[in-house]
Amino acid sequence: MSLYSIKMRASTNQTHISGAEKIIPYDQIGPFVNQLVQRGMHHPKGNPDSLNLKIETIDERDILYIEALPVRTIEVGSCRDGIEEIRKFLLSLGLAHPDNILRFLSETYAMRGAILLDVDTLERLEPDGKRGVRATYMDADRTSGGPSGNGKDHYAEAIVLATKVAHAPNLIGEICISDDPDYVTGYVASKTTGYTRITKMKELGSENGGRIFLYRGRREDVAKTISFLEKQPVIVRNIQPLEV
Ligand code: PML
Ligand code: MG
Ligand code: MG
Ligand code: MG
Repeated sequence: MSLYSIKMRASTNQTHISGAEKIIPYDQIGPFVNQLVQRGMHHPKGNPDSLNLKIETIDERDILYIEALPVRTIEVGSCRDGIEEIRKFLLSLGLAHPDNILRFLSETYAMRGAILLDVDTLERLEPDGKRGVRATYMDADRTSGGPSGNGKDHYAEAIVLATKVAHAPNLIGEICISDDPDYVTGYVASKTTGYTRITKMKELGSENGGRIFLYRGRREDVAKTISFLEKQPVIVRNIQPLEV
């Protein structure tokens, strides 16, 4: 059987404003196209002047089904404390000099994709440093519970992405700060630590967000990692609902 990947990307003056994607059956293309277009046309960063939609079939046999990472939330009072939590996460991964890695955060702000950082050599490994690498072809399994909100649900989308990234070959962790000015919760994630939400990573109103994927491995294997992130279709099961 075939499923369909739908992707929406909205921009103004060729600057990315928002994007979203789904993997769905044929008979749901209409409603989801509608939902993604609505979403792309109304965004806190402003209305876009261009919107792209891409619809492609995916062979169901190619899909990898993965259990969602376990989730916890750390409440912090300030972004300073938020950044301190990222430091602790990096230390827990065995990275003895977290500041060497945190320094790269500001380089992600203008990028649409993530930095792929070799944690041992501190080299950036993206083939296109302006774009970065992007995790794509992924969605939540809509039959196993979890969040199913219609509009933009930062958590629901991020847990899908983070679960996929955590399972990519040679990635030992991820750091994410939202680039949405009205969203200050970010996360750190890895297969070993799960998905840890941190409630304040930046000041409200700031668009300074981005992602760093932490790579540890041989240079010859970078292409495998990027190919998994950018091509392997993944559906994430049993996403934990957020406690309220
Ligand atoms: C984004 O804006 O794309 C990143 C969202 C991070 C979500 C963190 C969370 O609430 O769990
Ligand atoms: Mg996003
Ligand atoms: Mg960005
Ligand atoms: Mg965003």
